[in-house]
Amino acid sequence: MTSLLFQLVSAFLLLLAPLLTSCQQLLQPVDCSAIYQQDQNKPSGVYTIYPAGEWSAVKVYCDMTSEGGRWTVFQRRMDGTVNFIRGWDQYKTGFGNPAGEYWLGLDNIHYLTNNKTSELLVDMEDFEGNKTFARYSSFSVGAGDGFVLSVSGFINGGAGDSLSYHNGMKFSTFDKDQDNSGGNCASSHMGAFWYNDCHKTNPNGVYQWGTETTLVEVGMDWDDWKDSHYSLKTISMKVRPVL
Ligand SMILES: [Ca+2]
Repeated sequence: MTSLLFQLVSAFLLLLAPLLTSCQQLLQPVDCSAIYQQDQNKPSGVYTIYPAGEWSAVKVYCDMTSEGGRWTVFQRRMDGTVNFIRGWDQYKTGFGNPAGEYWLGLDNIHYLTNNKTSELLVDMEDFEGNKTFARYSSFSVGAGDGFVLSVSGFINGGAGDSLSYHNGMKFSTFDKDQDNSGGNCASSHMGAFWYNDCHKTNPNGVYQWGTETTLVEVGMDWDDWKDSHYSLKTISMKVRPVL
């Protein structure tokens, strides 16, 4: 009798499992794409996502409009209010304010792009009111201490391709040099990025107001649009799974 009851309960739980999984997606969305799919009228804004299961809650900005929406923003600069000159631990775990400037953290960017195909959108704006973007049809960040960048499939939105140069690089901060330079790119360019030898874009560089005059090549540049001496007004990097 006990055995029969046990079998009945087991069968019931098995039937329930897919339902529980979809409930979990509803209550604990893994990214902004999952939030969008629940309700396509949700506006852009700050939401809580769970990139690595139920204990991984983190607040992010969701872009629900650009290029079809569903984007989880993992990097955003807009006004220079947050200090981005930080060391490895901070870039690993994340910092800043999801309603404003922030970096989501390498661990979370890895979780968001692990075991699925994701695409990348990089939006940017200059101080003259011009806006442009670059898209990449494949984007992921590896695990471990390297957090190797894999990016390919460039789609030009007008900005040109300043990111492919960084493909295959490990992430570097001033206190963890993993770049291809004999020097320390993060120190000399006052940022943190997948530096090669050293960069064609420096989105985590110093917030400046347009053309760099005194300190050069330390600003938030995207060389193929402006040049390496122009620090952008805004830049943001966002990811979504390919459906
Ligand atoms: Ca080096």
